[in-house]
Amino acid sequence: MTDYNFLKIDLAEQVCTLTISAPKSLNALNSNILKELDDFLSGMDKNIRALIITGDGEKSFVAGADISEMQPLNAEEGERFGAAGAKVFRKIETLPIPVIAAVNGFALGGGCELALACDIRLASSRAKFGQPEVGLGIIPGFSGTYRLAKIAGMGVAKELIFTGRAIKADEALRIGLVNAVYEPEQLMVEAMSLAKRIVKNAPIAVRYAKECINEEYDLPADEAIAFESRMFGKCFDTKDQKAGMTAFLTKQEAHFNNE
Ligand code: CO8
Repeated sequence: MTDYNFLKIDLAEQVCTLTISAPKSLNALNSNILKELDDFLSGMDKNIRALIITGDGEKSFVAGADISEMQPLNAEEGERFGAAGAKVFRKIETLPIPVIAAVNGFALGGGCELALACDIRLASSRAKFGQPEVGLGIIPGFSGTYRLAKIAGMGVAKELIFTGRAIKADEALRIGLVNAVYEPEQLMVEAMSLAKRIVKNAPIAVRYAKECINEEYDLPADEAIAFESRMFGKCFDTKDQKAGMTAFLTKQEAHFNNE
């Protein structure tokens, strides 16, 4: 497995845990980390069925994009930096496997945007979310204006982005930003348990389901429904569909081979 300077990778039972590790800056994302993330996502082992993303240490998930790297940028360089992060986050969003953010602490700015690009967000009771960019003279630049509105609704997104107010895990749960909140020591246990539950299912079906939910969201109703019908039909081209339904009918446990 490739060695990274800022990423720790653990693989267990087809679940990969990716820990972003730059403790001196509370795991803030600089261009080296973004490059490593891009490389990792592009070359991911095909046997991995679910990915958990978390931050190193007890204090922070990701405390944003690296402010010291951004401070001297001009407009063109700023756009390039924002686009580089947005491209990596879009890769996460469209990865053919589910991605769970295990938010263990600060998820601010680019850190909140990273969590938003994941499919499911679990938080520790210590987590704090926010988009403080306007206090720094910028706006969210890793697709936060797009995804926060999509996930939490436009009114909530506008309030949080215009004020830069950070919210605690209980409020994040209330506004639908996270699926669940756990005590800090339980967070990774619960993230792993959720991932294992997912990987027991037919991998192609899970992949198609993710693709449907992502693609259909922005489509008109008739196109969305037609898209789902096509993907539903494609499931019947897989051996796993026969395996799953035969197992049910013969009262056995299903085993899927990703075929
Ligand atoms: N960038 C660089 N360094 C950081 C960052 C960051 N985002 N966050 C923390 N650090 C560093 C601190 O500078 C400090 O370094 P040092 O020890 O050398 O002084 C170290 O991490 C520890 O931080 P603190 O001493 O500040 O720790 P506290 O516990 O007092 O505070 C906070 C923790 C509240 C998280 C605080 O560090 C903070 O407010 N950090 C900045 C959070 C922030 O504003 N994030 C948003 C950044 S902007 C962004 O993410 C935009 C994304 C889109 C980019 C588009 C590009 C164009």
